[in-house]
Amino acid sequence: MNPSPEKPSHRYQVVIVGGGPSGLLLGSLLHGAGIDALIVEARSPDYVLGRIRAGVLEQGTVDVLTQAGADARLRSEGLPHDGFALCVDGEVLRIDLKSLTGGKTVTVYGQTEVTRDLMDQRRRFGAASVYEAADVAIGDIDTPHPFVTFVKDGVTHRVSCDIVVGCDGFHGVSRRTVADKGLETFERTYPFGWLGVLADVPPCSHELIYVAHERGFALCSMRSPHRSRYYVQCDLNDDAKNWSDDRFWDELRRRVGPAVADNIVTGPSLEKSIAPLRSFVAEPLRFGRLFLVGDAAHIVPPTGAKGLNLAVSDVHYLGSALREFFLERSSAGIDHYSARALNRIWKAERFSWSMTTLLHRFDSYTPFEQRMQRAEFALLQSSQPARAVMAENYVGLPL
Ligand code: RFL
Ligand code: PHB
Repeated sequence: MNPSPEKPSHRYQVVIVGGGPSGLLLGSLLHGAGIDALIVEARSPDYVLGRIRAGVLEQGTVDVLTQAGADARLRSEGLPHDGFALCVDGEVLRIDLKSLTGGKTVTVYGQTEVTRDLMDQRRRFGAASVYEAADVAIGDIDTPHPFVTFVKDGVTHRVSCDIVVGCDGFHGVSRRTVADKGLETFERTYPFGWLGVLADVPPCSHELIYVAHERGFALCSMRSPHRSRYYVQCDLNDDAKNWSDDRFWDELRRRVGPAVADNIVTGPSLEKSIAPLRSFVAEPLRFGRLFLVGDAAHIVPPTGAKGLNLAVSDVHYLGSALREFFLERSSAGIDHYSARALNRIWKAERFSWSMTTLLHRFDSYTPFEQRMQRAEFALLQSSQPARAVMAENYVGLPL
């Protein structure tokens, strides 16, 4: 359903900018609470579904998707994982998530599938979404009646509302809108990227394997018993076009060592791309009537599998705050959203940074820093409490 071109001034309680997983999930929770929200997305649905990203869902993320009623396929097709392996210079250490956390696990289910489930649900609800919206802009956020403008099929629309939520990712317009309004940013970029390959071949192991090797990091992951997702650390300025499938499989096999390499089934890549690694946080997350959520507000390097999960916890906090605002006429929740979300965000930033630092090859590292990396792994090998801290963070800190 699109806002009618004849009624460009249509009004909603909430306008959500961005129809990725954050925007769609928030839209679903608001719909469930009877709050009228429009999603304005710059791209087409196929483009949004074509981005291959996250694969690991925390239990808390599954719970929020359940609350949204978008968990049916996730329950039948998601793969519960009780642990994962760390393989450092050929030595393997299993992190037994379940026993180290008193029974908590994660679920392997692709972000693409989460997004598809939420899109299908939104369509069934008949809730309003505008795809391929150009020139999206946000105004009057310091008043009780902000607005969002965009161009759709050559027609300019102006939608007024009570609340605007920026779910438009790292490169979106929302954070830019408040760049000169006291927004503070904290950033670390890493001098390498991840080259990812998706292939319809069975995974080499029933659990994820995170590999630290002198040639660089590698990750063996999956989407299903028939679809694998692999990554190798690569040069930041490299181009996926430089990597034939054969070159990728050869490099992966060298890094994972002979035992795992023997189990790698190769096949043509369905997707191959390079992602940069970055840690980034913007503060605060509220500017008048505009709220920042998910990748619009923060980025983590993918090593800890936290990005999507963090976006979902933001949505959970903001969803309940907006229910209080609209249904109970209380501003307490929206007043606390920024501090509440940032408290969890910084802990996930710390974990993602520490996993990245532990497992990657840093060309600039001095011999002292290399010894620190080794000592960190040795501590994990010898100390159950150290493994418990890693497991507690990996399964997700409480919402
Ligand atoms: P998204 O997914 O970037 O969606 C933002 C949406 O906003 C749209 N948009 C606009 N719309 C309107 N107007 C504008 N001006 C707009 N500008 C942009 C975009 O088209 C898009 O549809 O952000 P969102 O919803 O906050 O979701 C965040 C997650 O996508 C992200 O954190 C995760 O993918 C990160 N991530 C992982 N997270 C995990 O929790 N577990 C993982 O295992 C995991 N693995 C990964 C990852 C990210 C990766 N890459 C490629 C960065 C693995 C990789 C390789
Ligand atoms: C993935 O399957 O895409 C994936 C899994 C774990 C990570 C990052 C990415 O830490």
